[in-house]
Amino acid sequence: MSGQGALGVLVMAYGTPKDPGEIAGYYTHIRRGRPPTDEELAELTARYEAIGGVSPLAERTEAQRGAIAAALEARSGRAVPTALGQKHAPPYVEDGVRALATSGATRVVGLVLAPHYSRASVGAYHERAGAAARSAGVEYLPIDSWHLLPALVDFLAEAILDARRGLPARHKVLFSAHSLPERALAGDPYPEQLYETASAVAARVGLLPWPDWALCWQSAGRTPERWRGPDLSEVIRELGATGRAEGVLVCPQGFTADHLEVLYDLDIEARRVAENAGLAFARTRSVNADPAVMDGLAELALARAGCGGKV
Ligand code: FEC
Repeated sequence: MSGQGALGVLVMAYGTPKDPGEIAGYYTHIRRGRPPTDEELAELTARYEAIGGVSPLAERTEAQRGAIAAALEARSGRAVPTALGQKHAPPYVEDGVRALATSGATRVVGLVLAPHYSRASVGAYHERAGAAARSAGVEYLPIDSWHLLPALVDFLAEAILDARRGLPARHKVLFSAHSLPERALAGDPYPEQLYETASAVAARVGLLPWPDWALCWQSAGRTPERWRGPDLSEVIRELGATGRAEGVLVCPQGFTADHLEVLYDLDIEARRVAENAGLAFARTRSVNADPAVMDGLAELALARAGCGGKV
């Protein structure tokens, strides 16, 4: 152990209802305690039903945590305690911090399984984890972003090369990420980081900006305020209408796992929009527990703790 104190790694993710009976409570948590209307609840429940009743996110997140723990051990030569901390489902971020403190950690690295920083998303995880760490008397070391992690760029480039094989030659790559309200994005690094990842991946694959690829936004909330666009569906419709492409390849670079926003919003909804627009559709595979990306994250966590591979 380094002289700086015992290390723990808090792996954070969005969380999902474990069964349909938990959807109402989960939705209420996302809405900061405001229960959804019956209509909103029915609409969300139908989306979960369309992907098989439950999201695979819980399973994927646990596999990611396990792979990061294994990589931490392989790199440092000893087991490093890890804990899961979720935003909207148990175990919550605060539970994860407490579990690490109880296991003897005095310094906790916070890693969110979303590569791009925005105050409203990744910043909110760190705020909660930091407050829990202060209460537990442990030091908190947040990782803000990892959008240019070499293993991530390699993974996305490979995934694009594989997925485009099934598409007509005249197709466009649409890098998508979760939209946020414009008011949350003033002075926020999120759009720029998304552009940087997409540019790095596109350069690796040999794509040219605009004729070959573009940035899009997905899954915007159904609220009256303005959300960042262009919306993925609009871009797909426009491509179909102008005939500038015969297919689209969606790369959901803002997410790291298979879940509702990928399996429903892209594989069902965006695919339907593309088919109606007369375009072929494909989507790149998700990172999930890819060993190279999980190892890159373990390396980053050790570097954040100043351990350089030694714990
Ligand atoms: O598979 C699953 O069960 C969970 C999938 C899931 C992920 C996810 C990731 C992000 N979200 C982000 C922002 C927002 C904002 C709102 C919002 C609302 C929802 C709702 C569901 C949902 N999100 Fe989510 N998100 C996932 C699921 N999200 C369900 C509620 C119904 C709906 O609008 O579809 C609006 C909140 C509000 O009303 O106040 C904003 C961002 C991410 C990516 C970063 C991360 O993973 O943390 C940003 C996965």
